[in-house]
Amino acid sequence: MFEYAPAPESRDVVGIRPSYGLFIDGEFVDGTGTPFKTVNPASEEVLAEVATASPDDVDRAVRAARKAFGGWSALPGSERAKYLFRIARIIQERSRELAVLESLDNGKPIRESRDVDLPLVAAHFFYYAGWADKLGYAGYGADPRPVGVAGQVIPWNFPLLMLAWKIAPALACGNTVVLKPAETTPLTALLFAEICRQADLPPGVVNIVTGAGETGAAVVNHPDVDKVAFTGSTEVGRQIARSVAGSGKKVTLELGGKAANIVFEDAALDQAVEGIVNGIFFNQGHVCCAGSRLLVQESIEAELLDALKRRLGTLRLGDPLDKNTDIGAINSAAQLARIRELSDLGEAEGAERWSPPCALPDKGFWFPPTIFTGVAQSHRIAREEVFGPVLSVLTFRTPAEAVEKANNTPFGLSAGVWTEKGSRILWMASKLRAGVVWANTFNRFDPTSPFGGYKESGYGREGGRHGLEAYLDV
Ligand code: TXE
Repeated sequence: MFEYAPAPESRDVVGIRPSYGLFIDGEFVDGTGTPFKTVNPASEEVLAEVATASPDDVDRAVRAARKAFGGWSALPGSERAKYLFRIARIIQERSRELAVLESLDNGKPIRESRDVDLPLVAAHFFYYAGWADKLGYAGYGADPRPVGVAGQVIPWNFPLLMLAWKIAPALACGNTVVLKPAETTPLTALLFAEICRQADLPPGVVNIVTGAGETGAAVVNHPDVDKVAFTGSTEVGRQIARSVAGSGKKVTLELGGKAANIVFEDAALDQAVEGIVNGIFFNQGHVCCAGSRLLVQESIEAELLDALKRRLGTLRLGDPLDKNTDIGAINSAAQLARIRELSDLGEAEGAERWSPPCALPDKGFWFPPTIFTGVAQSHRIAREEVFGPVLSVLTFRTPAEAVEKANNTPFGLSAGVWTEKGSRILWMASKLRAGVVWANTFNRFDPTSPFGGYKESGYGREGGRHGLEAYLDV
């Protein structure tokens, strides 16, 4: 662990300004709330001061979006597509800058922001650009109408990708947008605002308002917002559902998860080990669909755990801008505290904790890759979302027991199945109560594929043709 490579990606490719305003009606403007600081979680260095949008600022943004809605929704789909294609191409051209900024503000390894986040961000804009002039073929009637002004609140784990999931379909369908990024990762959304200007997107079509939960609440509760899209904690999702109930707003919620990654004794073990590592240690486990519960068939538990521990010993944790880094920084002090609390609790409840030997950097927010064995279904680490690099291991004997344990959670976002038997994959997929089931892979995303949860993981789908539905009145 912790071999720092000598040539990290240079942060000089991004020109971070000392302070940032809000993006309203095509202009960067001051906010009237108290500004906040965004820090690099790998060093605790302040990156920039960022404006807080007060309810009045949010109102200005919503009015700008409303004003822009008439013209934007009246454009032929083929014209809206041109803007989205242009944005997608600029994202590709500026992807190095965006990836470095994402890693600085979020703490994720540059290898992930460069090779996973940014290509997917561009792919979502390309994909939904393709739908803009084909909405009549989407299966929602000959001439489905946009909903209006979309209020979108996103989290910090995939700042740009969550923005793309929200903004690309909204714009393709002819809606205008007020988006609030998370308070610990506002910078790439503001760089995206600059890209909207570069693409000559008409003013007011996209507005970015920064700030904390109060700003988010002002967006979703604004009376002239027609559609609310939220990704974040189940707790805030519940608050939002309550506060907009009866308002007539269309709502999609993408909330937490506690996915089971299920490995049968006939699985290709090396491949499964990679899938388990990718499932829970990708993006430091800050992934709503992370494979945070490993369900392993009892007969191969010892063998699989040995192989997994050996593999964890080869992971490099450290500087997110180092191209060899596998595990970056935890996004915030608050998230680190939550991961520590739940992990300590796991031990107190009797599970056995294991991490490869490693020394954590002095500055910044870090947590080593961690495995808990001897976990009971009643343990909080088996039930609650840790949202960190922490894996709980449980065992099963029969496929039916695997299904029962996998479904024994209030969440239902994703699951993984590892087996060489095709019929078993299909049987498991039909029994697992999860919006996504991966087979012999994990954490694979594609703009053509709908994503979303059952139960407390929320409702509505983002991505694919189904992702259009949230942004259309049919
Ligand atoms: O989430 P919040 P936090 C889970 C994960 C994590 C926990 C807490 O388990 O440990 O949530 O993370 C905005 N009205 N997920 O505290 O508070 C907030 O400003 C409107 C899973 O960061 O839900 C931010 O922009 N908006 C998840 C966004 O909501 C409000 C991703 C998410 O923050 C608001 C993130 C309010 N009342 C955390 N309060 C996933 N599904 O991927 C806050 N916000």
